[in-house]
Amino acid sequence: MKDYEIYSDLKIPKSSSIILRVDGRSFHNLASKIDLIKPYDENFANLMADVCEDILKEFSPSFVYTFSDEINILLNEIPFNQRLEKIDSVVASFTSSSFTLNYSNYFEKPLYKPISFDCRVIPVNKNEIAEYFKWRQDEAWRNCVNGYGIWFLKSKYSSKEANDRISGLKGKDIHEMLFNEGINLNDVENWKKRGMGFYKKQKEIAGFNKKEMTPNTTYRNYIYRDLDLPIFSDRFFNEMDII
Ligand SMILES: Nc1nc2c(ncn2[C@@H]2O[C@H](COP(=O)(O)OP(=O)(O)O)[C@@H](O)[C@H]2O)c(=O)[nH]1
Ligand SMILES: [Mg+2]
Repeated sequence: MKDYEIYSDLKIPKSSSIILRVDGRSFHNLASKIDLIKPYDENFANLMADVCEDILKEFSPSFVYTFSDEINILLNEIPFNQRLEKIDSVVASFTSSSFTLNYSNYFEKPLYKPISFDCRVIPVNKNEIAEYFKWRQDEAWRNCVNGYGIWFLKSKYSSKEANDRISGLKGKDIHEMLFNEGINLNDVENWKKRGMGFYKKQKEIAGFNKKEMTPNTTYRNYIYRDLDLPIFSDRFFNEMDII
């Protein structure tokens, strides 16, 4: 019967880095069932940030990036002997468990049913990493513009009319419509426009060497939660020593 496990040998090529993208399944329904605030629910964002930190501690990726219900995980080394089924299933289930464990720190309403995330593997060359994350960041920005746009239109019109109106508008038009109504998207917090990043940084610890009676400095890694990301570029990834 072992022969029937035809996918278990499916392996990711060793040469590449990989990005894992996990995405909440039917989180549109979850959002309405647990009354998430529109367009951005800070409790939900903080919960997703805690999940990202759990992922960072468990799998030691060099970078984790999230917005909305998706999380992107950059691994420069491929875990689980490169086995695709293993990586997809373990990372998706770990994410779901972390979300469920951390959930009650932010919400009183119990989860109405088990939640889940899917996971996909994207092999990338080193020189494509910044481009990938910029692509996701552009999506975060589109999501922000549309989110504020539909939230504003629904405050004035029926749901159907709001949806009809927004589908005829380009990003630039939504920006302008909001601006004319006193909502300047440029003033919105950076994490809503550009997402949140998680990576390790080094902290300087001032100490004292008792034997030699001299001051000494040691360094400790800590997880940095970056809520003020720049627009992604090769420079960001090089300077942060991520790639
Ligand atoms: N109200 C609210 N909903 C959110 C928030 N973040 C994510 N969502 C919901 O999560 C969905 C994520 O999009 P997508 O993955 O395409 O939809 P899914 O297939 O239903 O998971 C969005 O459409 C929103 O409905 C938030 O901060 N507030
Ligand atoms: Mg989703």
